Formats: sequence, C-alpha cells, structure tokens
Amino acid sequence: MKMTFRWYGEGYDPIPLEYIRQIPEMTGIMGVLSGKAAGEVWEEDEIRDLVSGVNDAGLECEVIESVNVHEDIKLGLPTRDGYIDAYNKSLENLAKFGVKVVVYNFMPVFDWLRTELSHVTEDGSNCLYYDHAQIEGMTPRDIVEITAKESGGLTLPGWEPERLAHLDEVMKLYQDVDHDKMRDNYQYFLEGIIPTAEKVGIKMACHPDDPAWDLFGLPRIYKSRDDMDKIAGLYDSEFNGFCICAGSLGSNPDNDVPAIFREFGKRGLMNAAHVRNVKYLGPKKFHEAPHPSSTGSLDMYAIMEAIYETNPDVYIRPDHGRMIWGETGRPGYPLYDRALGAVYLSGLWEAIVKSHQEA
Ligand SMILES: [Mn+2]
Repeated sequence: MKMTFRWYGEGYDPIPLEYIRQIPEMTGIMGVLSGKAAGEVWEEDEIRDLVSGVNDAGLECEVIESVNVHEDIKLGLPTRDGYIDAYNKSLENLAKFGVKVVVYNFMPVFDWLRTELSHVTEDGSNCLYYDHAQIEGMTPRDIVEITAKESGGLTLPGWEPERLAHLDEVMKLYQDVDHDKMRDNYQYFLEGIIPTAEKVGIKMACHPDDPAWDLFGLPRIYKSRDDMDKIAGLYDSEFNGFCICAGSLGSNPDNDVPAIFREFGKRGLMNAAHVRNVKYLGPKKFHEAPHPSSTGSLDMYAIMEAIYETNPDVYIRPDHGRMIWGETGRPGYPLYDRALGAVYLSGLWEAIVKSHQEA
C-alpha cells in the first residue's frame, strides 16, 4: 500500500508539504486544483505546477481527488455532453503528468455534510459531528450557512460559493430525479469517460455519499454494498472502481465495512481507500473518532487486513482528523491527528504483513 495525505494546494492548505513529508512512511499526496470549478478543464500548465511542486518536496502526486462532476451531468441536462468532453480533456492532461487514480464523487448537490464542524469531545479535542435530528429542522440553505460560518474562511470540498448561488434552482431540478434516474445519468457519464480513462491509464475511484443516507429528498446512490454492486454494473471495467471510504460507509452501522473492502478489493474495484474511524452514537448520529479501533465503532485491523489480502498495492490515506494540541485550520483536515492516523495505519500494516509472513 502507498500511504498518502490529502493536500489542498499552495495558498489553499495551511499545511506545508515539508511537514507532510516528515510523517513517517508518507509517500505522496492526494492532490487537487482547489481553484477549479466543476466542469472546468484542468490545464496542463496548472497540473505541471502542482505535480512538480509536490515532487520537489520529495512526495509523489499519483492520485488526484475532486475532479468534480458538473451538476448538469448528474441532473442529465442537455449541456452535459460539453462537460463530459471537458472531463475527458482533464483526464488526458492529468495522465501526462503521471496521475494514476482520480477520486471523485457522484453526490447530488452536496459533498460530505455535518451538523457541527467543531464538536468538542470529552478530551477537549474537537471533531466533525452529525445528528440527523438537527438536519430535520433545517433547509439546505441553513446547513450551507452553518458550514460556511464554521469553516473558518476555508471553502470545504463541495461547498464552493459559486455552486451555492444556484442552490434553490438546483434543488428544484432534482425533484424530477429519483435514484434510478440518477443511476441512468451516472451510466451516461461513465459511458462518456471510462473509455478515455482506460486509454490514458487512469483508474476512476468514486467516493461514497457521506453520511450514507438520503438527505433533503436528494437521490444519493452510493450508500451501501448493494449500491456499489449496481454502480459496478453500470460499466464493467476495473477503471470504473471505487474509493472505499471507511468513515463514510461506516456512518451507517448496517454497512459491514471490512466486508465491503474485502469484496470490492477481490473484484479489482478498490482503486483508492480512505481509512478512518467513526463513533456511532445512535440512529443517524455520530462523531468522527481518532483512527484507532478502540476509540470508534470500526474494526480498523479488519479493514487493513481486507486491503492487504485483496489489493495490497492500493493508495490509502487517513481521512478526516480531529483538531488536537491547539491546532486550527481546515475542519477535518488538520496535520496532527491525520499524521497520528497515518502512523497508526502503517503500524497495523506492518503487523499484518509480518503475521502473514509467519503464518
Ligand atoms: Mn473519505
């Protein structure tokens, strides 16, 4: 496995690459062009600057996250063909600079969503928190405003101001899109881009909806093992795979997270992995936990073992972290707690590798 770290880029991420490089066993970043709106082409010179900057810091940039899919594609609007062409152009450009995997999502309107971004826990650290009872009294606009206010001036993925200006209009358009229609639109997108991904050698890795249930009546189609099976069936190719995110799927205790890693690893469809823990507090209520198994609801050893036994070369990263030791910054993406997470996962990995050698 290759341990990586999400990094938002110069001017967008308060964490210097040098600090990421100092995390033991860190090999690279999962990078992004943070200034890009969904639908825009990722140009060669922009990608070159990103990749060379990361390489100069002694890190690899083989995985890109958040080449965002334009809402018109998800809605199936006539304008989607132009956006699919742009997406293909971005893939072609990324491949020229050694990118091997692109993580993206097909979530309607919202990326991951929480009701509190700095929920104080008993040890004084703070973390991302979700309570569905709070959502039920809110409109989509309320949750957007809360998120913007709590994010400390940093734009969260999926919450770019230019997308939100059209929120009411987009919510209305989704009234005609149910889960099946959403999957049809997804299939149209996959038919448009997977041939290009295959040609240029980039494996696509779709990230789950987070949390793993429907919200505001929107059709969310990647919430469970069965959803993944349907997505895999939309376009049969190892280039149409998943970024399996333990914390996102783990928000719903009905999901057997280690089994999902194992099944889709075995099927050759685990193209990237986010490995983090989540603490289940009740129905549709959780907070994000430190990475170790003992502090949350997921069996992290079982997850890492499933990865080892099915796709030991996969790109992995710790996912959201808590704010600890007085750190401030982008909610969910601090240095310290994610570094602890990376080292913990590397420790599990060493133990698994050695125990398998001795067996
Ligand atoms: Mn994730």
